[in-house]
Amino acid sequence: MEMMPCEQPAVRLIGWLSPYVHRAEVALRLKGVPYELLHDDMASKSDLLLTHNPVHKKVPVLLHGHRSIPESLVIVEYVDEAFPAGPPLLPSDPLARANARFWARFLDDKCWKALWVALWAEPGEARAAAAREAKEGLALLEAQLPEGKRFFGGDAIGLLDIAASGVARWLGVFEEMAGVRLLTEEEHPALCRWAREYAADETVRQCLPHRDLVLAVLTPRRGMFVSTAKAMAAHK
Ligand SMILES: N[C@@H](CCC(=O)N[C@@H](CS)C(=O)NCC(=O)O)C(=O)O
Repeated sequence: MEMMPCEQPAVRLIGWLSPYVHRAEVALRLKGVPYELLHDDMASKSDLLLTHNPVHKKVPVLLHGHRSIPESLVIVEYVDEAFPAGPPLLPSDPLARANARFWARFLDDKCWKALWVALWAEPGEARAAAAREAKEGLALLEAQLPEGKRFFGGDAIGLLDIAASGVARWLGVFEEMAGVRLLTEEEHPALCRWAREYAADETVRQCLPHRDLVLAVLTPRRGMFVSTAKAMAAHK
């Protein structure tokens, strides 16, 4: 009997030009998983997005055959486990895994919130306090870079590098748009070096949007950033 080749379920990613979508894309590329990017226009969310992420209605969403997986960090871990053939994205040591997860969550739950208010709030005490908190957060992140290593995960890109990719590309664009400096060579030399290393990586470059493109796409959204920062500062 003739052997039929095993059919692999299709891998598709609903996304657009977003740091969260980049996380999912880079995880797939590092694992060597071919995928199709389905662009979703955030102005009018597609039925596909609303069906597969009814809770948050946000990109990215990974479609793996009939399964759908929302949330960028959840996707990164899913990709790591579902495609074990590629290089591991999480360390094998339980404590190192726990640390990578802790700092990845710190970035989203704490550091980016402070960065956002520091970037977009009206000048004043709330913005100054957020800038101090954001800089402290970046310093804490910098302290996680292992001595003599290129990446948070050692010599290969791992979960925390992927989680921090927004710092490597999008933060500089936001800073330029807002006219605010938060990540500086003087205060965060190792993190700046890491950002350059990350952006220069061969696999990352295949899916990291050019800063000019990010700037062009995000500039018209400035007003929305200002209003979300206002709401965040008010709920602090
Ligand atoms: N926690 C989510 C955040 C995703 C997210 O904020 N996605 C944005 C794109 S940058 C989005 O879809 N925004 C649409 C909206 O907020 O309605 C993740 O990590 O995936």
